Order: sequence, then C-alpha cells, then structure tokens
Amino acid sequence: MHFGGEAIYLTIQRLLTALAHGASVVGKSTLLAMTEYFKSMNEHSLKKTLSKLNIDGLRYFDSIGSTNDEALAWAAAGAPDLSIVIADEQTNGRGRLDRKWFTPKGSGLAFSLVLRPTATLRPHLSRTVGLAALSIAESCSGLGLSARIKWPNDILLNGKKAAGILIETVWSGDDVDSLVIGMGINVHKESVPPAELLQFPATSLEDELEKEAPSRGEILFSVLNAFVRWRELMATDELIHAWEEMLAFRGRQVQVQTGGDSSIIGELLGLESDGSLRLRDANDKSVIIRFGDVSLRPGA
Ligand code: BT5
Repeated sequence: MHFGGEAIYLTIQRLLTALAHGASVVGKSTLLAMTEYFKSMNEHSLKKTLSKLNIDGLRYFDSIGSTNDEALAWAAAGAPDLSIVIADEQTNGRGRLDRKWFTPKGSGLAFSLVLRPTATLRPHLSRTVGLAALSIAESCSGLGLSARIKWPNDILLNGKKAAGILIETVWSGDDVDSLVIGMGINVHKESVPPAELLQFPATSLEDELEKEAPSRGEILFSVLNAFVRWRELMATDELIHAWEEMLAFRGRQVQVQTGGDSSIIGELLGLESDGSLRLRDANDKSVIIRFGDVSLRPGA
C-alpha cells in the first residue's frame, strides 16, 4: 500500500471516527494501515528528520535504478556537501564489482550521501569506508545488537550481512571532486533477499531484534548522526581504533580474495592507518591488503 497525504488523512479519520463512536477495539484493517504508515518513508518526514542534522539537500524517490547513480550525477552538477539521495525501492541497486544490491519496496534503507572533502580530510579519504561502516555498526549497537564490520564494506549481525557500502568518486582531472557513499541497510524482514541470490547469508535489523524495528527514518537519523560525529574525527587515530575494534574475525585465520583467482591467507591482525587490512601470513610476515573480500577460512 502506498501512503500519500490523502491516505494518511483517511486512516486517521477512520481511527477518530471509531474512537468517537466508543470503539475500544480498533479494526484490524485500520491498525494494519497505521502500521504500514509508520513503516513507510515519505519526503516530508525525511526532510524533517534531516533538518535536525542541518542537512537540506534531499532527493527522494519512491523507486529508482540506483541512488548512487543519481547522487553521482548530482555531485558532478555541484550538489552541496552531505546532500542525500534516498529511495523506497531500487530496481538496479549496485554492489562492488558490478554485483547487485537488492532493495525491495517498503522494507530496506537505500541512500547515497555526497561528501565534499575539506583540505583536512583529503589525505584521509581512504578511511571513508570505515567512517561509513562505523556509523552503521554504531547505530546497530545503539539498538542493542552486536555488529561487526567485515572488511572493507559489510556490516554483519550474528555473522550475517545486514548492510553494505559502495563508495564511488567524482573526479575533477586528477583530483577528487567529491565522493558518493552509498549505504544499503536491511531494516524490515522483507528486505532480505532469497538465499539463492546470495553468496553470503543475509539478515535484517528486524530479524535480529526479534521485534518491530524502528522506522527507516529513525535508523537513517541515527546513522547520519554517527556519520557527522565521526567525520569530525576522520583524521585522528580514534577513528582507526574504533573501526578496528568493530572488525569481524580479528585473530582468526581468513582468506582474502584480492581479484581474479588471487587470494591471501593469514591471521587477521588489524588495520593500517590508511584503513588497509593487516594479516600475518604462514611465514610470520606482515601482509598489507588494500582491496579484497574477506572470508573466514573453513575450520578456522
Ligand atoms: C555491497 O557490495 O555490499 C555494497 C552495497 C551498497 C548498496 C547501496 S544501496 C544505496 C546505494 N545505491 C546503490 O546502487 N548501491 C548503494 P558487495 O560487497 O559487492 O556485495 C554485493 C553482494 O551482496 C551481492 O553479490 C549479493 O550476494 C549480496 N546482497 C545483495 N543485496 C543484499 C541485501 N539486501 N542484503 C544482503 N546481501 C545482499
């Protein structure tokens, strides 16, 4: 069910009429409709949420191919820092390396943030994925969930993927003009894709909370709030330490797929100051990895 202003008005009218006629029990359809409303996102309530963070650049879509594509075009056309593109549904959501990201209607959070780096942040842009991952992980912790960051860009709850991050760059010659940070978060149960479409098990906040999850607007506020706060610390060791603390598989034997058929095996030690991953290989040598996909070694 799609809720526009008229539908909200009618639902509230139905509720008020029922109560005025002495109803102590409200009809199931009215309650369902109200639940739908509180789960739904709309431009007006998102604008209100974002204004609390002094963010006023917002483009909202009921349905879009990919919020990252829209944000990249907007950034190239001069979108201000922290402009945000958000959609209720993505029909062509992207992961890294042309992989797909599923955002079915009405259930997940899919948004892209434009970041315009200041001179202080420019030397630390390789930490951006950590900044985003930490912001999502912290918001999950705020709900009482134990979140882990599977380097570089996955957020795990209970060992299953609940969110992913895709960062893309708008160049101005050889310089970074801006970054687009796409975040996909599975909020309600219906956002979790069928297992046969995935390489790695997935979950949602609602599945892990085992009760109604907060609305997507509330989750968005919490993630952006953490993002704005951590961005102030992006050039400090504090960010690296907090990010490292949240890493999945620390001290365990992992395999990192580094492209094509190449992979590196070793004990996951932690992070370098640029956000690269540090392993100890079988020869006791430190190995630094800048790109890749981490998985636990079977039996590790
Ligand atoms: C990611 O890539 O995890 C990055 C996902 C970024 C999505 C956001 S949504 C807003 C913005 N707009 C976009 O178009 N993208 C960004 P990667 O690590 O490559 O993981 C992709 C893999 O995750 C896929 O191959 C699937 O196996 C799996 N996957 C797809 N949808 C999922 C979902 N909803 N939940 C869990 N896993 C999913």
